[in-house]
Amino acid sequence: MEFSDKYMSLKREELMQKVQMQMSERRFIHVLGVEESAVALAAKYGYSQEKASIAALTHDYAKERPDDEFRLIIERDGYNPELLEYGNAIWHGLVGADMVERELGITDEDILTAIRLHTTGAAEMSLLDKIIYVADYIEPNRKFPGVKEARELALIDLDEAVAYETKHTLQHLIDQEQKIYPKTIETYNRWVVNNQ
Ligand code: DGI
Ligand code: FE
Ligand code: FE
Repeated sequence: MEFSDKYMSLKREELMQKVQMQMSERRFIHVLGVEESAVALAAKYGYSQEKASIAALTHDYAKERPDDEFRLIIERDGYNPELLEYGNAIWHGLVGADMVERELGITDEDILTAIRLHTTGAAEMSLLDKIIYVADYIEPNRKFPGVKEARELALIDLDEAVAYETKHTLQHLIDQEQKIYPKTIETYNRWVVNNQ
């Protein structure tokens, strides 16, 4: 897909190169898988494939940045200090979106919000937020028990796919006795419990 200049000044090839430079080959392959799934979901559910593509390509842009860089930005830019109690899993999307904006010049708030929410989801999610959240989970390189069901649900009902992913992610985090970020619980309460 060729990119217009509506959402950024970079050409698609330039964006891909900048993203690739930030991460391992394995993670870049994941990113390309998320893009493929996100564009397919955008086509299916009637959303801009270009915006879905840009959000997918940049969603894990900051995933391999050192913790200290995140801590510095969290302290400098007025984030809630409780955020420091979490780690890269929560920071790379929420704070990573700032790096995407600053370093790649992407200022579209729909895209930046989808990046911010891609790990935890939220009680309120736009169509693009859901597309990126679900595409990240079902992309072709993902291999875990339940991924087939998630892929099938995503083709039938995107909200059901959000619910499925949220429930299984939370179950996994609890099994591992990981700290749950409050937004993850809000997502669960809205999309799993209250999904009608
Ligand atoms: O970046 P990816 O690996 O492609 O996927 P992701 O951004 O969806 O998830 C990154 C990790 O974050 C994944 O192992 C699950 C974890 N995670 C999601 N919600 C929470 C969480 N980790 C903690 N500690 N707390 C959460 O609420
Ligand atoms: Fe991620
Ligand atoms: Fe990802």
